Amino acid sequence: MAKTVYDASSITVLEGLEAVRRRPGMYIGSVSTRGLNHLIYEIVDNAVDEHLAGFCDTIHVTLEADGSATIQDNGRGIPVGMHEKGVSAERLVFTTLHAGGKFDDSAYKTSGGLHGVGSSVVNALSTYLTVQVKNGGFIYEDRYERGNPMVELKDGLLPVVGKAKGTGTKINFLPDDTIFDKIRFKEDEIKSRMHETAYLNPALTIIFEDKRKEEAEQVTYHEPDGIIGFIRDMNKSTETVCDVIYFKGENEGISVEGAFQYMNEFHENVLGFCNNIYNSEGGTHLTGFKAAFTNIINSYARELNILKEKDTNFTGADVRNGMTAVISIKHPDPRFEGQTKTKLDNQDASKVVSKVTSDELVRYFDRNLETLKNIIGCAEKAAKIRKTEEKAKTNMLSKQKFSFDSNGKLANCESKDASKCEIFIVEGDSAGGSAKSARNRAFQAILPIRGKILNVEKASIDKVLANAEIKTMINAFGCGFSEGYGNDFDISKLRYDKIIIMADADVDGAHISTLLLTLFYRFMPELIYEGHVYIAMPPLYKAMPARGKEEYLYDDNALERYRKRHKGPFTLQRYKGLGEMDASQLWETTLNPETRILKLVEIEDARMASEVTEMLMGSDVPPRKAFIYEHATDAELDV
Ligand code: TTJ
Repeated sequence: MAKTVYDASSITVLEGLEAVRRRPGMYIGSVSTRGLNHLIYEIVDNAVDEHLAGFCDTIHVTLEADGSATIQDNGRGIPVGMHEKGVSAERLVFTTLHAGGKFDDSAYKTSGGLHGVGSSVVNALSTYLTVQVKNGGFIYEDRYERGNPMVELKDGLLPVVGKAKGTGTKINFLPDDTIFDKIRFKEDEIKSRMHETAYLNPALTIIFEDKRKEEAEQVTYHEPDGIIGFIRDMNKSTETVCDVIYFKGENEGISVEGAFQYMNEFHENVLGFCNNIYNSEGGTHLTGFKAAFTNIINSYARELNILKEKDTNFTGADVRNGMTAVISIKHPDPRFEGQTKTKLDNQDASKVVSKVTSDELVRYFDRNLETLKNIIGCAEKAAKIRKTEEKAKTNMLSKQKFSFDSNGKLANCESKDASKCEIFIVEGDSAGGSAKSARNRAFQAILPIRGKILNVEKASIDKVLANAEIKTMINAFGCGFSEGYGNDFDISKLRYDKIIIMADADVDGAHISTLLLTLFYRFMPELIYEGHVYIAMPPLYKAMPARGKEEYLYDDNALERYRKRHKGPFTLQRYKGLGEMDASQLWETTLNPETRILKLVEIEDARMASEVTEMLMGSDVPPRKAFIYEHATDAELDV
């Protein structure tokens, strides 16, 4: 067995990494799959920094068959020589919290929020981590276990394990299964993130490989058109109103790049990035862009006499009606705030983005009047709808506000203490009926929903609000809804701590869940950001052995495990739907907080969600079914 190697500086170092292991959430956000994937991003970001410094053009990201991950670049290599503290610099990178910056001569560190926490955090949270550095004809190697160095240094230098041409860094690590809930990386999310990184770094190639599958999958991400290509691809299956418009500029040491395009749709999708990292909560770069853009369009509309003297200005939401945009800035010292520390907070970013946007777009629109008129056309459409809706909204919602039990089929709970209350949105009247008799009426409310609710992604807001079931739901939650047209959403008024979607474990059930999530995502995103939305996981089977206790099985894996574990005969009941369970079964399996299983809904990022929605709501039905089904069985359990 290899022994842990200590040196003079390692005592405090190990204390630092021990703190990471004690409180992993503080460093990587969570120990769920999201936190797990962050380990890969953390390492990849270092290689991207080397690319930004001008020394690396290819990064390989491999999910190995044994469950570990390998990230390899062709940069200059982490310095392996002696550092002033008497150990190799590489050692410091992997054992000192926030060491990254010291060895990093790139102007823009990818640090901030959950990112840039340092390779040492990945090291601390890995069962093992191996580092190989190619340099000067040799390969140097170091190895750690749970953050502890396992290789003895000679005069502070790493051992040579081979010879090779070129330079580069290769990291291989296995996440620690005593820290993470699960240690299987989610390839879809990683691929999406790598693709995003490729769009933001047009000269970079990222080769993703998944060797865990029977047939290894390899995808190459290289996007020479940068964020222009990003916008084009996001809009590829929608009718567009104009070409992609691109602008860039620099001021006060902050560089700004933006691209946008209009679609024939009723919503906007504006994404912000700072130092190549997606900011899911937006922030000052987006505020700056939006403010400048609204101003520009209103001034042009007045100048062109499209807005007359008596007309009010277009709102921000009006001018962004149908817009897809990416704003990507490089900031020397980014700060973040917000629920998930992903909201850019630097005030200078707002100022600079606003100035670059104004300067560049005025220049552009002066020369492209036709495009400008098309864009103003989108704003006019939005303004018209907004005005009709403002009337409709006051009529509808004011009449129905707080008309609880009489409102649709809501069976409300007795308690008014929101922190204890739960509302189940149940697919189908019959399941709704069983749920009503099964629930604990003290704190559980039931709202049955019939069939498929409106596809909100395609419908405009008046149709969405006219839908009886959606109205009932909005009224029941009690916090209104937010849309570009004025933000009336107030989460402090939420009447239920948990909103639980309860649908059958089949394709239709998954479809209903997706539609509901899209609705929440578009009109009440705080519900998801603040962790109020859950999906109930009803069992698929009940195993009834000849002797011994009955057991509910929640998926096919559980059934397989049961078959292995359980000797002797048993009968198996398969539940095709919630409707097949009687009230006491429903209580035990799905409603009772002591025994049920809930999946907490998280928004991984706006782009993924909008991509999924796009795919789900698009016209190609067959791939859509396949997608929903795959993901219907792919839930993370959260008891
Ligand atoms: C630092 O300054 C001297 C030349 O090399 C610079 C450096 O750190 N380069 C570097 C680090 N290239 N690649 C990395 C790196 C790559 C991976 C995959 C992971 C980590 C932690 C660093």
